[in-house]
Amino acid sequence: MSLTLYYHPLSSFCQKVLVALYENATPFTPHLVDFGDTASRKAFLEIWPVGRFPVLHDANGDRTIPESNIIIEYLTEHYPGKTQLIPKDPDLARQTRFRDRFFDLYVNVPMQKIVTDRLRPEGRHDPEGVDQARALLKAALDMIDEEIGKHTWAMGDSFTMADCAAAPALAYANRVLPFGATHKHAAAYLDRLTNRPSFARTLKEAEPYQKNFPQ
Ligand SMILES: N[C@@H](CCC(=O)N[C@@H](CS)C(=O)NCC(=O)O)C(=O)O
Repeated sequence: MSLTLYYHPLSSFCQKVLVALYENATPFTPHLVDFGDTASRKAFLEIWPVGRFPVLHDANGDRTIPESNIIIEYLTEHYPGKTQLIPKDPDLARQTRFRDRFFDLYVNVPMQKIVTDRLRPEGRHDPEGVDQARALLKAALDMIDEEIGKHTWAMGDSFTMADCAAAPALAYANRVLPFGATHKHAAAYLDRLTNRPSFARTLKEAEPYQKNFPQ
């Protein structure tokens, strides 16, 4: 098996890549990185000094690939499967990349800001930053709700990289800013994502770690 994924089951960006791998039953070796463990953290920083996961390593060519969307690009190119995560048509591919960016930057990142603020010590919180994150997340949810009512998946009938990005981002967003009562179409989309076997498996594998999620 040539692929190794450096990851943590609870991390939203890692879950995005797990969904992509499970969609196509791509064989890989999972390597759990524990930031709370000095040796694990140090070993990971040697691979990727930025210190953010997921990172994929392909022994075939000795390539190290960081960034969730770049990893999915790489998998699509080198390890394709039944789910075409990035459409072959250039216009559809661009729209897929745009929607992937949208879910990453305007749902996942503000969600992360709200969650990580809870981990800060007393006196070191950033209430203004959290307010801005909540406003951005709300604006993004309004846009998603408007759009997703017309389709099954982010790009229409086909499940793509944009849905890999959407699944963990919306699932965690729903925990920090519950939107079931206010954004019905987005909530129905999250239901469809949660029932997709690739994401259902990802969520199941994260369960033992959920006790570490800051409330
Ligand atoms: N742009 C990156 C974001 C990765 C990211 O933010 N990962 C988080 C976990 S979800 C992380 O590694 N956080 C650890 C830290 O900031 O110390 C991607 O798409 O992969």
